[in-house]
Amino acid sequence: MKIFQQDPELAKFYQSELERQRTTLEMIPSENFVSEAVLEALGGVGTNKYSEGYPGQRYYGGNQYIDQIENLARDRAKQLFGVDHANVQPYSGSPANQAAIFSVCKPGDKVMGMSLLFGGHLTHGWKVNFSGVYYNAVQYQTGPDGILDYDELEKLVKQERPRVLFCGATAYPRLFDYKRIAEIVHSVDGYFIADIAHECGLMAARVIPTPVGHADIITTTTHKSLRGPRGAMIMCNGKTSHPLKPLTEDEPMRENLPTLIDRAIFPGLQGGPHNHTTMAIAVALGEALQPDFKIYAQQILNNSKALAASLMNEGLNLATGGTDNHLMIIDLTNLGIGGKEAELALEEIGITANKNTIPFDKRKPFDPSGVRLGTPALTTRGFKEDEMTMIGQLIAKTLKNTKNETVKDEIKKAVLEMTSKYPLYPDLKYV
Ligand code: DSN
Repeated sequence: MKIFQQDPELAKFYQSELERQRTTLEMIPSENFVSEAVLEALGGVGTNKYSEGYPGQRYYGGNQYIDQIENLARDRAKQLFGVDHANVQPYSGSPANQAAIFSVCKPGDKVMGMSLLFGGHLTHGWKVNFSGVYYNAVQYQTGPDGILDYDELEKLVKQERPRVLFCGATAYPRLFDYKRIAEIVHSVDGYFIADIAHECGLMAARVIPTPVGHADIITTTTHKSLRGPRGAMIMCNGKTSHPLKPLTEDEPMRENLPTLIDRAIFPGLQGGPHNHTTMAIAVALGEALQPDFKIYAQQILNNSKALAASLMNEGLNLATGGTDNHLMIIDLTNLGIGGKEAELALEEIGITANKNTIPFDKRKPFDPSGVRLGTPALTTRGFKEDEMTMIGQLIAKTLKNTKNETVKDEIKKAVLEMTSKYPLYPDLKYV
């Protein structure tokens, strides 16, 4: 209640946001609810400290305890994913991808990634992003069924010979064949960067396959299915990093990715790490190493399957015909509404989701033909298959009745009742 005592005007906004989170169904697949331990870490004294450099090699004094925290975070990431090296300093996913490219590319080098319009990410070479402005970006897309066509990808890679190929997506409901992608990229001596931000928690728990052993560099945020603070990590294999010394001519890049990545983050792109975030990442990684994290991750998948089945049972179409991971995209074409109207109608009944393009969308990205839904946040709250089936029915009814206020009011009541059964941060209050 300290904020309230000092600044009641501001505190009331935070209380309202807390209430919004408590009383709505959070179905944006990139969002989640962190533990109270992670919240405590984020609000801690790490934020007071400058620590430019890396553990044992800082440009500021007084880092003996911060070093221990960062080392523990790095060790936990290495253990969880089975990699040689982890950098936990990227401020978030976009800077992590910027650093991954910067570590192995010169400006103008060819960067290839899945188009944003087919589920990729801005930082994988989208034209207005740094990755499309400072690099020679080539984008790939899915096949007509919305699923990545590996033969087509291979043809394009052989023709374009990219320096870097990104694989990873924000709106792709299927799994990637990392082994095949590695073979394709390595056949032209390119670097394979797997951006696992969305599925990170599922991979940490090994409920879906990981790109470890196939990708050269792995980037991830820490706040999506991994359920940590807003932040990011970059992982790879290779020789021990010597981050304060550039590589010499005779040190091969591929064997020295740890050094290249560390140097790309600092001094390449960032200054001091956000130590309160590092602390919270360490807490979240500690949680992900516990046996019950696997149960949570498996439940995300079970909930996703149940939700997809329920939506399809109600006559809704899903892009690619279903899901293998934590998310799905409703193709609204047969309902005669656009993504903007759908997102708004869902918000009105208490479900938070976001509009999204579908593969080969005929509408514009600001009002596309799809809505993206995911199950990590509701799984954290405790929802299981039966509730997901019911939520699928409520979503279908809403989307078929976007202009019917009476129907929407009834659904809103049902949503409120569901959320009240799963209390969120019961002891937290700002006002
Ligand atoms: N904005 C994230 C998402 O919602 O998927 C990707 O960075």
